[in-house]
Amino acid sequence: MASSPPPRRRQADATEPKSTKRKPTPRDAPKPKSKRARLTVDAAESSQVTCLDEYRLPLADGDAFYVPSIVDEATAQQWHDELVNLDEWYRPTLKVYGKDVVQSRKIAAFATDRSLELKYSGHPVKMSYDYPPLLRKIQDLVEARTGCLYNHVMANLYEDGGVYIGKHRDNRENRVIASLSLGQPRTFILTHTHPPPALSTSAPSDVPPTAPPHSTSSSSSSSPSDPTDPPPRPPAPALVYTHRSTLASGSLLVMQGAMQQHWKHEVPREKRACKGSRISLTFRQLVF
Ligand SMILES: O=C(O)CCC(=O)C(=O)O
Repeated sequence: MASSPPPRRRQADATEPKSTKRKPTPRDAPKPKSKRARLTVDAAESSQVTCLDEYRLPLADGDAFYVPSIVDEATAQQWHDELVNLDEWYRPTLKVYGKDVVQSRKIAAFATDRSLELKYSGHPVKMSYDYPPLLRKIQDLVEARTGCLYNHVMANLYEDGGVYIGKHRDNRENRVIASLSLGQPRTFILTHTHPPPALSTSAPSDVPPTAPPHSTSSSSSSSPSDPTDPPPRPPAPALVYTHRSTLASGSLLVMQGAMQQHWKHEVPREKRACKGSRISLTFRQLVF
């Protein structure tokens, strides 16, 4: 494989975990050399989700899917209630305008590869390399459902509607992010970073997207349909530049391709409407 240029440095973002290479110290036990994330990869090195086309969101320049339920609500709640007791949860410290600030949202990070290390807003992420059995079982399910393997999972704990994640994008080294929601449903907003000024439009996912005026179908109003005709194809949905939806408990949201390049995402604060606790498990195929 051809050697790749180092990744371009980008401005730190408090909500954006950064891959990093830790300097070895003489006292470190022998450990595989840590690897650093990079943007240039062979196509064969990363796979993409190809089996969820019926769940595709109608986003301009974006490859994202929303599966309303990969596990029933009772099981999703049971998984939430078990995972909320993990020892690995902690509140990371963020650098905000040069000051250390403790984040309200707890996180827990796991990796399948001991050489994978990350930085989160300038601080090393406390990475665990031993998966709790339930998390491994859930990852197996997500891998089977999406046809992709993941080497990292970042879990987020939103203890109530006051806990949120601001508008951000993740590193592009995250080739696929498959996010399983457990517990309290929460609003999720996707925003294109460069919408065309005149064309910006949005479609809530709860409402079927409107068909473009030129959409075709095999039947037309002027000719009666022939019973031997194939059934009309559903019209192609209009592409949108913002998208607001509710992530249900047990649902899976997948982002891949150019999503982190052209779109930002957020789970806004909903103090009044959301009293319950939610966990998101963001399974990541991180190229490094
Ligand atoms: O909790 C979620 O659904 C979103 C999490 C997120 O945006 C992230 O981990 O980057």
